Amino acid sequence: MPRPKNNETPAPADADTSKFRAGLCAIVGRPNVGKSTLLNLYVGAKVTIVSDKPQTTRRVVRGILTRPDAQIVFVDTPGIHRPIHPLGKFMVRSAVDVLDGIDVVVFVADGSKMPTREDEDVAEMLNTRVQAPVLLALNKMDLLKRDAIGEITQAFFDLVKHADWMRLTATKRENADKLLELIVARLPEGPALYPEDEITDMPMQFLAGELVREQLLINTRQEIPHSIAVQVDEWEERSENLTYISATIWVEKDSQKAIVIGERGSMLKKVGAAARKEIEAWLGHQVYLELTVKVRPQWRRDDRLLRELGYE
Ligand SMILES: Nc1nc2c(ncn2[C@@H]2O[C@H](COP(=O)(O)OP(=O)(O)OP(=O)(O)O)[C@@H](O)[C@H]2O)c(=O)[nH]1
Ligand SMILES: [Mg+2]
Repeated sequence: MPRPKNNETPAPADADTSKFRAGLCAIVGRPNVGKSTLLNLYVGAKVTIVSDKPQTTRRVVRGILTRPDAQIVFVDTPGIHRPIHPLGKFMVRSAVDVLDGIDVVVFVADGSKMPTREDEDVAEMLNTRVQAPVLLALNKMDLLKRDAIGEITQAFFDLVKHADWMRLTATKRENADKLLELIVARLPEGPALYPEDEITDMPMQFLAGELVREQLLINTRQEIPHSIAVQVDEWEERSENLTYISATIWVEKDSQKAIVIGERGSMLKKVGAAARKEIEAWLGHQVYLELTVKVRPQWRRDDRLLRELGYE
Protein backbone atom coordinates (compact mmCIF):
# COMPACT_ATOMS: atom_id res chain seq x y z
CA MET A 1 0.00 0.00 0.00
CA PRO A 2 1.26 3.49 -0.75
CA ARG A 3 0.89 6.24 1.86
CA PRO A 4 -2.73 7.31 2.72
CA LYS A 5 -4.00 9.92 0.30
CA ASN A 6 -4.32 12.59 2.98
CA ASN A 7 -0.75 12.20 4.26
CA GLU A 8 2.32 14.05 3.10
CA THR A 9 4.60 12.09 0.80
CA PRO A 10 8.21 11.66 1.88
CA ALA A 11 11.11 13.44 0.25
CA PRO A 12 12.28 11.62 -2.89
CA ALA A 13 15.20 9.27 -2.49
CA ASP A 14 17.49 11.37 -4.63
CA ALA A 15 20.62 11.58 -2.49
CA ASP A 16 23.98 9.93 -3.22
CA THR A 17 22.85 6.35 -3.80
CA SER A 18 26.35 4.88 -3.74
CA LYS A 19 26.12 4.49 0.05
CA PHE A 20 22.42 3.70 0.16
CA ARG A 21 21.53 1.25 2.89
CA ALA A 22 18.54 -1.08 2.80
CA GLY A 23 17.40 -4.01 4.87
CA LEU A 24 15.00 -5.68 7.23
CA CYS A 25 14.61 -4.65 10.87
CA ALA A 26 12.51 -6.98 13.04
CA ILE A 27 10.76 -5.47 16.05
CA VAL A 28 10.31 -8.15 18.71
CA GLY A 29 9.39 -8.35 22.38
CA ARG A 30 6.72 -9.54 24.75
CA PRO A 31 3.12 -8.30 24.26
CA ASN A 32 2.10 -4.69 24.98
CA VAL A 33 5.55 -3.08 25.17
CA GLY A 34 5.09 -0.68 22.22
CA LYS A 35 6.43 -2.57 19.17
CA SER A 36 3.60 -1.53 16.85
CA THR A 37 3.61 2.02 18.23
CA LEU A 38 7.27 2.29 17.27
CA LEU A 39 6.74 0.94 13.76
CA ASN A 40 3.88 3.37 13.06
CA LEU A 41 5.97 6.22 14.40
CA TYR A 42 8.81 5.46 11.98
CA VAL A 43 6.56 4.84 8.99
CA GLY A 44 4.45 7.92 9.74
CA ALA A 45 1.08 6.16 9.31
CA LYS A 46 -0.96 3.50 11.04
CA VAL A 47 0.04 0.37 9.16
CA THR A 48 -0.25 -1.87 12.23
CA ILE A 49 -2.85 -1.53 14.96
CA VAL A 50 -2.16 -0.51 18.56
CA SER A 51 -4.12 -0.99 21.76
CA ASP A 52 -3.61 -1.18 25.50
CA LYS A 53 -4.61 -4.89 25.44
CA PRO A 54 -1.79 -7.47 25.22
CA GLN A 55 -1.59 -9.61 22.05
CA THR A 56 -2.98 -6.93 19.77
CA THR A 57 -0.74 -7.82 16.80
CA ARG A 58 -1.52 -11.28 15.49
CA ARG A 59 0.37 -11.39 12.20
CA VAL A 60 3.70 -10.15 10.94
CA VAL A 61 3.29 -6.73 9.31
CA ARG A 62 5.90 -4.90 7.28
CA GLY A 63 6.12 -1.11 7.34
CA ILE A 64 8.58 0.72 5.12
CA LEU A 65 10.49 3.95 5.69
CA THR A 66 12.35 5.35 2.68
CA ARG A 67 14.73 8.26 3.18
CA PRO A 68 17.35 9.78 0.89
CA ASP A 69 20.09 7.60 2.37
CA ALA A 70 18.29 4.41 3.38
CA GLN A 71 15.25 2.19 3.21
CA ILE A 72 14.30 0.41 6.40
CA VAL A 73 11.75 -2.38 6.14
CA PHE A 74 10.41 -2.72 9.68
CA VAL A 75 8.85 -6.05 10.53
CA ASP A 76 6.30 -5.82 13.35
CA THR A 77 5.75 -9.13 15.12
CA PRO A 78 3.17 -10.55 17.53
CA GLY A 79 4.22 -10.33 21.18
CA ILE A 80 6.15 -13.38 22.36
CA HIS A 81 4.31 -15.20 25.14
CA ARG A 82 3.63 -18.75 26.31
CA PRO A 83 0.64 -19.70 24.14
CA ILE A 84 -2.34 -21.72 25.31
CA HIS A 85 -4.25 -22.21 22.06
CA PRO A 86 -3.49 -22.67 18.33
CA LEU A 87 -3.92 -18.94 17.56
CA GLY A 88 -1.31 -18.07 20.20
CA LYS A 89 1.02 -20.75 18.85
CA PHE A 90 0.67 -19.33 15.34
CA MET A 91 1.44 -15.83 16.67
CA VAL A 92 4.59 -16.82 18.52
CA ARG A 93 5.81 -19.05 15.70
CA SER A 94 5.43 -16.25 13.16
CA ALA A 95 7.37 -13.86 15.42
CA VAL A 96 10.23 -16.32 15.76
CA ASP A 97 10.29 -17.55 12.14
CA VAL A 98 10.65 -14.03 10.80
CA LEU A 99 14.05 -13.68 12.44
CA ASP A 100 15.74 -15.81 9.80
CA GLY A 101 17.14 -13.47 7.16
CA ILE A 102 16.73 -10.27 9.16
CA ASP A 103 19.48 -7.60 9.16
CA VAL A 104 18.92 -6.07 12.58
CA VAL A 105 16.64 -6.83 15.51
CA VAL A 106 15.11 -4.30 17.88
CA PHE A 107 14.19 -5.99 21.16
CA VAL A 108 11.53 -3.71 22.63
CA ALA A 109 10.88 -3.94 26.36
CA ASP A 110 8.93 -1.97 28.92
CA GLY A 111 11.90 -0.28 30.53
CA SER A 112 9.83 1.11 33.39
CA LYS A 113 9.48 -2.36 34.93
CA MET A 114 11.79 -5.21 35.83
CA PRO A 115 12.02 -7.91 33.12
CA THR A 116 9.28 -10.53 33.18
CA ARG A 117 9.46 -14.23 32.38
CA GLU A 118 8.37 -13.37 28.83
CA ASP A 119 11.24 -10.85 28.48
CA GLU A 120 13.57 -13.64 29.58
CA ASP A 121 12.10 -15.95 26.92
CA VAL A 122 12.63 -13.30 24.23
CA ALA A 123 16.23 -12.72 25.34
CA GLU A 124 16.96 -16.43 25.45
CA MET A 125 15.58 -16.87 21.93
CA LEU A 126 17.64 -13.94 20.60
CA ASN A 127 20.79 -15.12 22.35
CA THR A 128 20.51 -18.66 21.01
CA ARG A 129 19.19 -18.35 17.46
CA VAL A 130 19.78 -14.87 16.07
CA GLN A 131 22.99 -13.93 14.26
CA ALA A 132 21.94 -10.36 13.36
CA PRO A 133 22.88 -7.45 15.65
CA VAL A 134 20.37 -6.81 18.44
CA LEU A 135 19.42 -3.37 19.73
CA LEU A 136 17.72 -3.21 23.11
CA ALA A 137 14.98 -0.54 23.17
CA LEU A 138 13.90 0.26 26.72
CA ASN A 139 10.55 1.91 26.03
CA LYS A 140 7.95 3.66 28.21
CA MET A 141 10.56 5.79 29.98
CA ASP A 142 7.77 8.25 30.81
CA LEU A 143 6.47 5.65 33.31
CA LEU A 144 9.81 5.01 34.97
CA LYS A 145 10.30 5.84 38.64
CA ARG A 146 13.69 7.60 38.83
CA ASP A 147 15.10 5.54 41.67
CA ALA A 148 14.50 2.27 39.77
CA ILE A 149 16.43 3.19 36.64
CA GLY A 150 19.77 1.56 37.55
CA GLU A 151 18.32 -1.71 38.76
CA ILE A 152 15.99 -2.16 35.77
CA THR A 153 18.59 -1.26 33.16
CA GLN A 154 21.11 -3.66 34.71
CA ALA A 155 18.53 -6.46 34.77
CA PHE A 156 17.95 -6.04 31.02
CA PHE A 157 21.68 -5.82 30.29
CA ASP A 158 22.11 -9.13 32.10
CA LEU A 159 19.53 -10.70 29.75
CA VAL A 160 20.95 -9.51 26.44
CA LYS A 161 24.67 -9.29 26.61
CA HIS A 162 26.60 -7.31 24.00
CA ALA A 163 23.53 -5.48 22.67
CA ASP A 164 23.65 -1.74 22.07
CA TRP A 165 20.70 -0.02 23.65
CA MET A 166 18.55 3.09 23.87
CA ARG A 167 16.01 4.37 26.37
CA LEU A 168 12.97 5.92 24.70
CA THR A 169 9.35 6.97 24.98
CA ALA A 170 7.73 5.97 21.70
CA THR A 171 4.46 7.79 22.38
CA LYS A 172 6.35 11.10 22.73
CA ARG A 173 8.95 10.30 20.03
CA GLU A 174 11.65 10.82 22.64
CA ASN A 175 14.94 9.24 21.52
CA ALA A 176 13.15 7.36 18.72
CA ASP A 177 15.24 9.19 16.11
CA LYS A 178 18.45 8.26 17.92
CA LEU A 179 17.38 4.62 17.92
CA LEU A 180 16.59 4.93 14.20
CA GLU A 181 20.17 6.02 13.48
CA LEU A 182 21.49 2.96 15.35
CA ILE A 183 19.23 0.79 13.18
CA VAL A 184 20.27 2.41 9.89
CA ALA A 185 23.96 2.11 10.75
CA ARG A 186 23.50 -1.67 11.03
CA LEU A 187 21.83 -2.16 7.63
CA PRO A 188 23.87 -3.43 4.69
CA GLU A 189 24.64 -1.18 1.74
CA GLY A 190 22.44 -1.97 -1.21
CA PRO A 191 19.50 -0.85 -3.32
CA ALA A 192 15.97 -0.29 -2.01
CA LEU A 193 13.82 -3.40 -1.60
CA TYR A 194 10.48 -1.66 -2.24
CA PRO A 195 9.33 1.28 -4.39
CA GLU A 196 9.90 4.52 -2.49
CA ASP A 197 6.19 5.38 -2.10
CA GLU A 198 5.33 1.96 -0.61
CA ILE A 199 4.77 2.05 3.16
CA THR A 200 3.40 -1.43 3.79
CA ASP A 201 3.15 -4.75 2.01
CA MET A 202 -0.22 -5.52 3.62
CA PRO A 203 -3.23 -5.35 1.29
CA MET A 204 -5.86 -2.73 2.06
CA GLN A 205 -8.47 -5.44 2.75
CA PHE A 206 -6.35 -6.79 5.61
CA LEU A 207 -5.73 -3.29 6.95
CA ALA A 208 -9.45 -2.50 6.87
CA GLY A 209 -10.24 -5.61 8.94
CA GLU A 210 -7.50 -4.66 11.37
CA LEU A 211 -8.84 -1.12 11.75
CA VAL A 212 -12.23 -2.59 12.70
CA ARG A 213 -10.53 -4.96 15.17
CA GLU A 214 -8.56 -2.07 16.65
CA GLN A 215 -11.76 -0.18 17.47
CA LEU A 216 -13.19 -3.33 19.06
CA LEU A 217 -10.03 -3.75 21.17
CA ILE A 218 -10.18 -0.15 22.30
CA ASN A 219 -13.85 -0.37 23.23
CA THR A 220 -14.07 -3.77 24.94
CA ARG A 221 -12.56 -5.36 28.02
CA GLN A 222 -11.52 -8.57 29.75
CA GLU A 223 -11.66 -11.68 27.53
CA ILE A 224 -13.56 -10.00 24.67
CA PRO A 225 -10.58 -8.41 22.85
CA HIS A 226 -8.92 -11.83 22.62
CA SER A 227 -12.12 -13.51 21.43
CA ILE A 228 -12.60 -11.24 18.44
CA ALA A 229 -11.59 -11.80 14.84
CA VAL A 230 -12.58 -9.70 11.84
CA GLN A 231 -12.99 -11.08 8.35
CA VAL A 232 -13.58 -8.85 5.33
CA ASP A 233 -16.11 -10.69 3.15
CA GLU A 234 -16.85 -8.23 0.37
CA TRP A 235 -14.95 -5.32 -1.14
CA GLU A 236 -16.49 -3.53 -4.05
CA GLU A 237 -15.52 -0.26 -5.71
CA ARG A 238 -19.07 0.96 -6.36
CA SER A 239 -17.82 4.14 -7.99
CA GLU A 240 -14.66 6.22 -8.15
CA ASN A 241 -15.64 7.77 -4.84
CA LEU A 242 -17.29 4.95 -2.95
CA THR A 243 -16.05 1.57 -1.73
CA TYR A 244 -18.48 -0.90 -0.21
CA ILE A 245 -17.00 -3.18 2.44
CA SER A 246 -18.78 -5.86 4.41
CA ALA A 247 -17.07 -7.65 7.26
CA THR A 248 -17.89 -10.32 9.83
CA ILE A 249 -16.89 -9.88 13.46
CA TRP A 250 -16.38 -13.32 14.98
CA VAL A 251 -16.82 -13.82 18.72
CA GLU A 252 -16.87 -17.00 20.79
CA LYS A 253 -20.07 -16.64 22.85
CA ASP A 254 -23.57 -15.18 22.60
CA SER A 255 -22.84 -12.97 25.61
CA GLN A 256 -19.88 -11.45 23.73
CA LYS A 257 -22.05 -10.90 20.66
CA ALA A 258 -24.51 -8.90 22.78
CA ILE A 259 -21.68 -6.70 24.12
CA VAL A 260 -20.16 -6.11 20.70
CA ILE A 261 -23.53 -5.10 19.28
CA GLY A 262 -24.31 -2.96 22.34
CA GLU A 263 -27.60 -1.52 23.46
CA ARG A 264 -29.71 -1.01 20.34
CA GLY A 265 -26.57 -1.42 18.24
CA SER A 266 -24.72 1.44 19.91
CA MET A 267 -21.33 -0.29 20.22
CA LEU A 268 -21.35 -1.56 16.65
CA LYS A 269 -22.28 1.90 15.43
CA LYS A 270 -19.44 3.54 17.38
CA VAL A 271 -16.87 0.97 16.21
CA GLY A 272 -18.10 1.12 12.60
CA ALA A 273 -18.04 4.92 12.46
CA ALA A 274 -14.50 5.18 13.85
CA ALA A 275 -13.10 2.40 11.63
CA ARG A 276 -14.85 3.79 8.55
CA LYS A 277 -13.22 7.18 9.10
CA GLU A 278 -9.78 5.59 9.21
CA ILE A 279 -10.38 3.45 6.12
CA GLU A 280 -11.64 6.54 4.28
CA ALA A 281 -8.43 8.36 5.18
CA TRP A 282 -6.42 5.53 3.62
CA LEU A 283 -8.51 5.34 0.45
CA GLY A 284 -9.11 9.07 0.09
CA HIS A 285 -12.81 8.57 -0.60
CA GLN A 286 -16.10 7.51 0.94
CA VAL A 287 -16.62 4.06 2.41
CA TYR A 288 -19.80 2.18 3.18
CA LEU A 289 -18.94 -0.28 5.94
CA GLU A 290 -21.35 -3.04 6.89
CA LEU A 291 -20.53 -5.08 10.01
CA THR A 292 -22.18 -8.34 11.10
CA VAL A 293 -21.44 -10.12 14.39
CA LYS A 294 -21.40 -13.93 14.41
CA VAL A 295 -20.63 -16.55 17.04
CA ARG A 296 -18.20 -19.40 16.47
CA PRO A 297 -17.43 -21.17 19.77
CA GLN A 298 -13.72 -21.60 20.40
CA TRP A 299 -12.67 -20.25 16.97
CA ARG A 300 -9.14 -19.77 18.29
CA ARG A 301 -8.84 -23.56 18.33
CA ASP A 302 -10.61 -24.03 14.98
CA ASP A 303 -7.94 -24.74 12.38
CA ARG A 304 -10.24 -24.10 9.44
CA LEU A 305 -11.37 -20.66 10.59
CA LEU A 306 -7.84 -19.78 11.65
CA ARG A 307 -6.72 -20.56 8.11
CA GLU A 308 -9.58 -18.55 6.60
CA LEU A 309 -8.61 -15.60 8.77
CA GLY A 310 -4.99 -15.81 7.59
CA TYR A 311 -3.71 -17.18 10.90
CA GLU A 312 -1.93 -20.23 9.49
N1 LIG B 1 3.22 5.36 28.57
C1 LIG B 1 3.64 4.84 27.40
N2 LIG B 1 2.82 4.02 26.72
C2 LIG B 1 3.28 3.52 25.54
C3 LIG B 1 4.55 3.84 25.01
N3 LIG B 1 4.70 3.17 23.85
C4 LIG B 1 3.55 2.47 23.66
N4 LIG B 1 2.69 2.68 24.68
C5 LIG B 1 1.34 2.12 24.87
O1 LIG B 1 1.46 0.74 25.15
C6 LIG B 1 0.32 0.03 24.65
C7 LIG B 1 0.77 -1.11 23.77
O2 LIG B 1 1.32 -0.60 22.59
P1 LIG B 1 1.49 -1.48 21.28
O3 LIG B 1 2.30 -0.70 20.32
O4 LIG B 1 0.18 -2.02 20.81
O5 LIG B 1 2.36 -2.68 21.88
P2 LIG B 1 2.87 -4.02 21.16
O6 LIG B 1 4.21 -4.33 21.74
O7 LIG B 1 2.79 -3.88 19.70
O8 LIG B 1 1.82 -5.08 21.70
P3 LIG B 1 1.35 -6.51 21.05
O9 LIG B 1 0.91 -6.25 19.65
O10 LIG B 1 0.24 -6.91 21.94
O11 LIG B 1 2.52 -7.42 21.13
C8 LIG B 1 -0.54 1.07 23.93
O12 LIG B 1 -1.54 1.51 24.81
C9 LIG B 1 0.46 2.19 23.63
O13 LIG B 1 -0.15 3.46 23.52
C10 LIG B 1 5.38 4.74 25.76
O14 LIG B 1 6.51 5.09 25.37
N5 LIG B 1 4.87 5.20 26.94
MG1 LIG C 1 1.69 -4.94 18.31
